[in-house]
Amino acid sequence: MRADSQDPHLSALANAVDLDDLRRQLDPLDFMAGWNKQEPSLWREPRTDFKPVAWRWEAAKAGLDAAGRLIDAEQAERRNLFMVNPIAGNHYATLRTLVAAYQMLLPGEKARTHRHSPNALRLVLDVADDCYTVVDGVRIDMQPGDVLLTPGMSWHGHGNEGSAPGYWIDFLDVPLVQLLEPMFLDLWEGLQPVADNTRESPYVFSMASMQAQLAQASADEHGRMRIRLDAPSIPTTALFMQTLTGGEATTRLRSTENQIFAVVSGAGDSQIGEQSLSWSRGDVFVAPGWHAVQHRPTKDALLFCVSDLPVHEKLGFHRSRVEG
Ligand code: GTQ
Ligand code: FE2
Repeated sequence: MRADSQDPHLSALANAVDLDDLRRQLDPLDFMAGWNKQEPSLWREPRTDFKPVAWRWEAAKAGLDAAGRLIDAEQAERRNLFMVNPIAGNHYATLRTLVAAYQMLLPGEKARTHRHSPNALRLVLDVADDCYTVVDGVRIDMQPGDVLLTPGMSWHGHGNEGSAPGYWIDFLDVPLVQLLEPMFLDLWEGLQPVADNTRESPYVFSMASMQAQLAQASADEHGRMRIRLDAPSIPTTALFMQTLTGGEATTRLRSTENQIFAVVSGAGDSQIGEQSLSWSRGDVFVAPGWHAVQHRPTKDALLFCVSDLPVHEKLGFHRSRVEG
């Protein structure tokens, strides 16, 4: 066997006459010299292309109602409107790790059961009776204000046997799973049979139970009246419910986490980095990592927050600071 040094290609490489020659020879070998790098790979502080933006529930509802006339749930698989952050090259994600969507199910419709490795959860907006989700064979009837979990790889489908359309907001860590690539999906034929029907579940957080917990809560280190939902079944995602008092601005806080806010009730505006966003019930707005966040409610409000904080914490990347 010939020694490597006798390979003419290697010999030419080792004897490159100048940096241009070296670069030309490294290129087909899929090597890039660090000194030729066009863009930095490190920077002093977090920076992101993702923008602080808001999506209006009024517009989403109008769009879903139109979709309700134009496509049935079976054809659509899920009748949902993803909230796509308007940055170049992005066609899906709401923030780097998370996606949110408004979803609607008409009376008599079923959204067939499936399961996937991404974790999902829903915040229920408007439902009448008999609109439900089925998680691992357990039927959970939806009520306005509910937070309902469907942990990764749990079977889930939705049904509406009531008299009015059901509307809710989905949150998923799909963009994180796409980034790390452990994506799995299984489809069920139709809706999984219901073995049990109960709201007594670690996957159900009712408005009443969250209100009760908030009533007992004291302000955190930053003066926030905020509870964290106990949701160990979705390890990538932290869920918070926060009460805001009309006229009282919150402390401006910066954190590496990516945060999606959904307005359960009330109205106001928020300063996210340089951007001012106004909001009212049902609206969704986002704070990409390291943007200073300050809420300025114009009336008493309830704000739901979905954050990738646990990912940052587990990996040792989390940092936060108060902005003056
Ligand atoms: O309801 O299972 O908005 O899998 C996006 C993906 C909803 C769901 C979405 C999903 C679902
Ligand atoms: Fe799903």
